[in-house]
Amino acid sequence: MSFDHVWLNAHLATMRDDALGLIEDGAIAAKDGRIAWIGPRAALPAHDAPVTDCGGAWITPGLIDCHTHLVFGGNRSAEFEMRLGGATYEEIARAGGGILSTMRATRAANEAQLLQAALPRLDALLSEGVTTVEIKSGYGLELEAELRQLRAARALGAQRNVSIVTSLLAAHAVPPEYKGRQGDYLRHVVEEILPRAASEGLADAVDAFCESIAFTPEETATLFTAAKRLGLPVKLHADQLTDGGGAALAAAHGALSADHLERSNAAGIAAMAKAGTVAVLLPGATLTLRETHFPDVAAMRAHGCRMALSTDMNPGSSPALSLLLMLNLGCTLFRMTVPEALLGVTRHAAAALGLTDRGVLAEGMRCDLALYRIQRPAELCYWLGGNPCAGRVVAGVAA
Ligand code: DI6
Ligand code: FE
Repeated sequence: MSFDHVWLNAHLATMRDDALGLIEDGAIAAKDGRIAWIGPRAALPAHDAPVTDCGGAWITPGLIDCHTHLVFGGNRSAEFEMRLGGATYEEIARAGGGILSTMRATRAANEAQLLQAALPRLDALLSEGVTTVEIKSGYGLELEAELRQLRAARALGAQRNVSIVTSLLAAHAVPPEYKGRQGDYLRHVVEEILPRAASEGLADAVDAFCESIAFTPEETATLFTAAKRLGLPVKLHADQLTDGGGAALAAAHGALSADHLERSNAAGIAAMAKAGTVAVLLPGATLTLRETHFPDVAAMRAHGCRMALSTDMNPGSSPALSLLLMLNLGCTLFRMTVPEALLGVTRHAAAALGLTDRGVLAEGMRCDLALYRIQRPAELCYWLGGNPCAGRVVAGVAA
């Protein structure tokens, strides 16, 4: 058969079923960037393609970090110290710090500076086997700065071998020039920022922060209706600090995902399962904010709601640069099983982004792979730190 490349002497975690679809001593063949053949090495058809001997490594689908705020100016280590001194995330936000302090640093940066600041963070994710990263805006909070963040996110995809998926999160906080006029800012987002981001092809989806310190469910619904009119899928930061009915709202709008969900109620989770809205769990934020409420993983499991795991990489509530560490926290903090955690950074993370061409190793899927020097897949969740990644393949090419 005609292949471009073959990988063998590897064990495969294909993610095609809930037990991870394991194939011991397997082989994968790529053609034109896709998986053309996958199975046990003994059944590999005759071919004359170049071969990589993986030396007994494990191969998974390239990991997918489906919720990040990777592009921003400055950082908030000083607020980290304030929280250690007793201040809460909400207090800092209400005092003009928090998201607004990153907004000031982001507005002050040009596109090249935003790109340069983000590159090392992206490289940290890629070094662990990530091949797709979602990146949100939400620190510009005005037309040009929001578009600049999204352009910097797109530019990252040209600088590195990775797929970048963008989300417009202009409804993240109310900027100071709209203080006391939240409705006017939301109207500005709906009537000006959203249409421009859509017409310039800068946003693959629309996100919002539905929260007591941010936007109301009614405002979120208005934004979602406008996004869908422009043909853009929606997702939501829901029920992180308070239960505002975000899970049910996301489900009612057919959102791709609802994210955080620390305080979601069982009816909301049931509605998400029914709507096919993926629950994106973000243990880095839970840990950083020393949250005592955890997402109700047992209810998600019981209702058959798909769960994804992500870094929520952002300078305030989750300065997390390791998706493998999130696998560990998903298991230790949230009590996910190893298969649930691993599906959460592959198959279900792809679903959270509406991507049907990745996240599973199967014929016809993109040949995005991560190779690991481990004895068992559970090691990806087990180690606290360290990096067993031995290589990445993006669209059939070693990256
Ligand atoms: N929830 C989060 O975890 C991030 N945004 C949001 O809506 C935090 C953003 C920040 O603190 O900078
Ligand atoms: Fe977030």
